[in-house]
Amino acid sequence: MKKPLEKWVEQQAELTKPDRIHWCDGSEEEARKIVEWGINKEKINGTPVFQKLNQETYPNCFYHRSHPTDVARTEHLTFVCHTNKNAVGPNNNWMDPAEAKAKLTKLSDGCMKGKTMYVLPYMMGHPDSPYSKACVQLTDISYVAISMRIMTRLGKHVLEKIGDTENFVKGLHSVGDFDTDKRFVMHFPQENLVWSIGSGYGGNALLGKKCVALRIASALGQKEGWLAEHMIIIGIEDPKGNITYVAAAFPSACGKTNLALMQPTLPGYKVWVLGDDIAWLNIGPDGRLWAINPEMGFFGVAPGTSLKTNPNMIKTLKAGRFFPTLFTNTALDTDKQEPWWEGMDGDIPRNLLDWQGNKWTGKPGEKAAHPNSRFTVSITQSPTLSKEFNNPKGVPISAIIFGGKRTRTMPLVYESFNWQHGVFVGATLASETTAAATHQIGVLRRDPMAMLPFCGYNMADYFKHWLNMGNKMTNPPKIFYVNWFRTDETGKFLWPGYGNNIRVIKWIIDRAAGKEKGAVKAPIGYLPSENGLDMAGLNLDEKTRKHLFDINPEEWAHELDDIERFLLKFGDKVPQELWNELQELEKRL
Ligand code: OXD
Ligand code: MN
Repeated sequence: MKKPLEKWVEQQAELTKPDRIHWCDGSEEEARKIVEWGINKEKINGTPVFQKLNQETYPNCFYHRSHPTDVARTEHLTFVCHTNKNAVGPNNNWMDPAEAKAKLTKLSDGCMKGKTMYVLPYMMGHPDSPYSKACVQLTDISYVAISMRIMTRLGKHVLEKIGDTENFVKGLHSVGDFDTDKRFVMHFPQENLVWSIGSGYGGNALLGKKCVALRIASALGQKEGWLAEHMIIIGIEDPKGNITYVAAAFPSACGKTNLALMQPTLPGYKVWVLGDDIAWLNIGPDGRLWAINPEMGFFGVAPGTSLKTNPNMIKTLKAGRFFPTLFTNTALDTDKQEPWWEGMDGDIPRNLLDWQGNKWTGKPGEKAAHPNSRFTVSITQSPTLSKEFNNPKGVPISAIIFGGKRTRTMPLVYESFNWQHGVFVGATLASETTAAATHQIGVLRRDPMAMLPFCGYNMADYFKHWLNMGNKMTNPPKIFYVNWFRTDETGKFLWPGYGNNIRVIKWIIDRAAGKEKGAVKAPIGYLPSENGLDMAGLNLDEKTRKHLFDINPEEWAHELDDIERFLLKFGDKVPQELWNELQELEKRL
């Protein structure tokens, strides 16, 4: 008798018709072979899937250029397919599952002809964790197979775990012919299935990440009583050696990865990384919230990463211990055979190919690296990896932080009054948009809990689920808001950011530990008091320090209107608690 997994793979192969099927064992030897195939056999748009980088300066590093139309998540082509449209909500594109499958079946018929089907068994989370999930992805490109090896716990041990059960999340992926008209990322939460065609881009194609660990997992979390969140997880060690664990949500490309790998400027403080993108949060037996990072790697935005902004990431990228590290759609220094991007340390190389492989002429306004060019690297290479990273229980979370890119209105930091108010703060999170998804840049977009593109069910139900989680915890984390991006009248950032963000984090962990001093009650929440936040040595003038915490009535009136308009989009499903919070906030202001 065939096992359910074998049967499923066979059925998908009958549809997609690959020339051969390769079951990945996850070994390094195998990864080296697959990279070789990517160098010598597979091509995208005429370019080999992988090119070897300078193995002395970038050990075990390889370069990948995507199809030029395939550089970011395509939210307009991403669907949640459920028999009940209302369960999916206005935050998702909806399609009836039968219709979606008919469409995808047609597109997938023979889509792997002439290619290899890679079978990727992987775990999201530590195999021994009660919170982890076994998954299998099928794909037809070496880039995705190799990226999944970096980003997840991939290997044949997962096959043993699945055994003859049907207890695994399924993912069928093909790059098809990269035709944007035939590109879809479809989720079927009722059968734990993701089906993606036409794109090789991380968020569309590395199905363990956004598709499984957020969209499918959030729906599972609603059913099973936990949360799948777009959050980093860090441990902050104080000068006495105490470590406080914090989870923080920011919309895409707002500096999450920089914060996760922060090198703090305050003496005696250390920041340990557990995750830079996704957290699964479960209520532990002690009534606290416990976090695991289901992933194993970083898929980070390259431009802007430098020794100044993120020295630990530069070290991570060059460590060379795990095979391999990938650079996608950066520019290429052809003299040194090294990746290059805007914001990198040092001079602009003399001979540079841009991300599309054309000779870089340095025309003003044109970027050599794609703004959403990425690195894919194992978290195990990080010099600041937390010793708790592989703890199957995860870590207990003392504070949740929400933040966005707001050039006005929002103060540097504030603390919510309680869980319900904190859920309101998260639910009304907004950010000025960036390049991680294909939409207009620089527009204010409400992005509740930074989950708008990733919540696999109706966001109004998701708000309710957050409120319910609070009721179930005897010792919930405190909820905070931060904004590193406020600017002055000339557009200059008021706050130095990066390693100095530890000053804000210190205030947060002190407050989470119950420190009363250093805060004042304001209409929007608790703000740092006059000397509550350590700004010693920053040389910020009085005006700047005031502006950082200014609550401008006009800007807030506008904010409240915008929040109301946004919540109304979710109709009568919005929990009354959130309307109450809005009303209370209006009164206080
Ligand atoms: C990501 C994203 O790639 O949020 O992490 O887009
Ligand atoms: Mn993300």
